[in-house]
Amino acid sequence: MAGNKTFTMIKPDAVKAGHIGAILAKINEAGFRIVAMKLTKLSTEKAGEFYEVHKERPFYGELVDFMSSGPIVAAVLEKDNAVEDFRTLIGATNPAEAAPGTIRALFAKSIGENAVHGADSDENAAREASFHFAATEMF
Ligand code: DAT
Ligand code: MG
Repeated sequence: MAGNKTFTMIKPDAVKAGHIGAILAKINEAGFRIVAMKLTKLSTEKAGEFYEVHKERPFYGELVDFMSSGPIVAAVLEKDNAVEDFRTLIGATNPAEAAPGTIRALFAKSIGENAVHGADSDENAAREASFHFAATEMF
């Protein structure tokens, strides 16, 4: 059975553009409960570690630089079928291909600066949540 938690980040482009409130409203309207949240900034080391699975991909350096370029909002969200439903809510990686009304269609600038992260499996959601939050910070 699919788990009920996912992990997200509002990325530096969307924070810089002032979209935190609008994106959180979308998340709440879609039925997700926020169980942990913080405004923070990743060091290049931390960003590199977070995106380690993409280490061999050609865009890795660019991704790490971008994700450590400014503040982000990290959050853990709860809902039935959280991982899959959140991926649907954010839309395709490339905003040009994201379905109308999705967070990336509305707020993303490009495939690299695409407004939000969403975990892609229950296992990664748990890993990513504990990467950013202590157990005592999740409610
Ligand atoms: P997603 O964030 O939809 O899970 P992913 O895991 O394949 O996508 O890639 C992680 C991030 O890396 C993605 O959100 C933006 C960046 N990225 C992916 N493909 C890219 C590309 N072709 N050029 C530049 N950045 C890319
Ligand atoms: Mg991914």
